[in-house]
Amino acid sequence: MTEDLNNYKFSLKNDNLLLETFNLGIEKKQILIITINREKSLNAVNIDILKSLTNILNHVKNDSNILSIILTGAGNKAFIAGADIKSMSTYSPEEAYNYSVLGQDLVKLINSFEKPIIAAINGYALGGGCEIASACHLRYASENSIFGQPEVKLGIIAGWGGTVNLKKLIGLGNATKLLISGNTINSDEAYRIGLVNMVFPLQNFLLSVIKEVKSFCQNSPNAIKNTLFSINSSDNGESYTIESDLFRDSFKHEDSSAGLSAFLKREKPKFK
Ligand code: DAK
Repeated sequence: MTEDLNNYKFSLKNDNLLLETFNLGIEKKQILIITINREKSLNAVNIDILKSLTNILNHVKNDSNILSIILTGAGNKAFIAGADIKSMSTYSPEEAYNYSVLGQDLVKLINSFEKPIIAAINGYALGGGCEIASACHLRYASENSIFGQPEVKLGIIAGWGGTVNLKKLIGLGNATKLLISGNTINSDEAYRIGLVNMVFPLQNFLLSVIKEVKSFCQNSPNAIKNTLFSINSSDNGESYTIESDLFRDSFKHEDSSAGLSAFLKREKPKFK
């Protein structure tokens, strides 16, 4: 079935994303598969990826042949290991704020997208990676996946809707625990608390996800669109603003440079 994947023609400025389609066999209808392609950095998300993802989603928004989108990571170790700590460690508070807004615009675009976006989580989904997955409409995980919001260990706070979306998915208590402990959980626990919808073996993982997505692509695209709109109709704009203000504030505090640079030096951070 994966041999049915075809390249999707869309001009990207770099090869940070791989774009493929799976033909559904209904006229020209397809599923678009977007792969974040930074395997050596465990698919950590830099500014180019944020921009490319936003561009491609805006491009396919009105493409009636694309019925659904699967977002996954290259390799079999990580979906997205978070925001790119190497880039982030150089940010001023204002740059951190702008990066936050760019990421938040992306998660809001995913959240409000009129076609189902499915996170195919194939390994680490940490920090910004867990937040991007949480913004998707559904989450399918491979059994080796690891989830967490380790930002507090870096002296920063979640910046892409973690404090907004997680509590809707897994409830206030579970969300608070993940966000303030910085601890990770495995796929079984993620399934138990409702963070993921299904767990599949790593072998043929993408194939299993495609099979699932294919099944609901048989339903009315218009009814799905209206269902997603109705689900997402509550306004969370204010919460996002508070989150980016506080994210900027964390870059004014010395703990953020202590935490970010300690990660890069592979040392334990010393927080004030
Ligand atoms: N950023 C950059 N590089 C990363 C990375 C990351 N998040 N995670 C891993 N890498 C890189 C490593 O530096 C290493 O690169 P080299 O040293 O080989 O050049 C390579 O990927 C392989 O990683 P490891 O050697 O560490 O592999 P291990 O198997 O030993 O460990 C790990 C895997 C996932 C447990 C470990 O890499 C790890 O702890 N990674 C960091 C995970 C993390 O803390 N993620 C959260 C990042 S903070 C914001 C929006 C959102 C956020 C913040 C702001 N705004 C919009 C402003 C969110 C923040 C985050 O996501």
